[in-house]
Amino acid sequence: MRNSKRIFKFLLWLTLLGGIFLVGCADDTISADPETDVDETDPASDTEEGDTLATILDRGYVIVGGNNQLPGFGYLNSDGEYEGFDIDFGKTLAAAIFDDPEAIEVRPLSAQERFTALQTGEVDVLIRNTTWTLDRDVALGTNFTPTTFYDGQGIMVRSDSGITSLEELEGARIGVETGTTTESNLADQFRKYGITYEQVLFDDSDAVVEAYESGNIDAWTTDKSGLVSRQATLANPDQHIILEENLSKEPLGPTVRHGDDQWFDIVKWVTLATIEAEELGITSENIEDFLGSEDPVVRRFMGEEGELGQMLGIDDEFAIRVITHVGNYQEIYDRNLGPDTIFNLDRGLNDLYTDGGILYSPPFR
Ligand SMILES: N[C@@H](CCC(=O)N[C@@H](CS)C(=O)NCC(=O)O)C(=O)O
Repeated sequence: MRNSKRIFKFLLWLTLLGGIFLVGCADDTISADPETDVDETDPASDTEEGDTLATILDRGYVIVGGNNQLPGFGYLNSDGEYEGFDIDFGKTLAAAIFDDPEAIEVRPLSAQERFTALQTGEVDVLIRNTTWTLDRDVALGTNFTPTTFYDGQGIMVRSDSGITSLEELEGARIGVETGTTTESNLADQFRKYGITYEQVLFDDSDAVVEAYESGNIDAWTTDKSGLVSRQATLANPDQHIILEENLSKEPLGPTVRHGDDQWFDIVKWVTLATIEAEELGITSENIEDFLGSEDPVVRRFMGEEGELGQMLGIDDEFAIRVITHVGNYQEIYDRNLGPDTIFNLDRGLNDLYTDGGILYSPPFR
């Protein structure tokens, strides 16, 4: 039996017992034997090659597990529509498959719910500030597609605290979401540097931010993208700073369940198409100029040569659809996080490898 199947059965078994899920915001280690009593009848754990695309085509839209608490990445805008960097990557899939970026339904998921929703087939893909770790990749039965946002865990403090480094947090009360790797990373780093601190646990990020704003804690920690996102919505954003230090590596990207390599490949190559387009200088604005190009690399990317889309089970023009409707990586980044947004987030590692970052697409051939 596949691992994903075993894990799903185990989670189901826990639920039936009225137990709590052991998947947390990040610390989702399965702490008991996944071989434990399993239910052989659940269909959702039997995802097979090709199932996901067939289901999506039949349904007519893609179901994306997302976030609704993270401005810039995934949130409901004032028109009641989901918007953000992660949401746009969901739209790239709808564009590639249906030539319609709006053919998605976003299901907002808490940190605790997200992996179960993926395993049970409630969502086709999880695109929600989710970190790629070995434990999740293997024991939770998920496959991580290319990282769309290289992040690291950070700490926010009030500027008037005078604190500028980890060492100066000695004795501080630090807020963190319960059951997360955020929590374990914090413990790891402070142990490494011999800093003592008081950990204050919260159930969700709204509660942490509330406690921080009201002065009940001295600092709070999560992915730096999360800190930047929430800082922008604080009453006085410039009265807070994010410390330079990174407590961890947090590569965030779309995730699919084990068992359907075709779908894994589709999500992988649709995501990569945004990066390849940026490398080739193709944008939603200028894509028509590249039609009929004599460059074989461009021709293959645009589906004018070869059968790359067909190999994936989708249209050969999938990359054209993605770039036309949603844009290349830079357009997606700038629209949601760039200089014209309240976040004005430097691309850093998320720049192309040719511009000092680490983004790089394998060849489209
Ligand atoms: N990248 C980390 C953290 C992701 C995460 O879920 N962050 C929390 C803050 S720790 C969040 O987005 N919370 C919003 C919510 O509670 O809905 C992970 O994959 O575990």
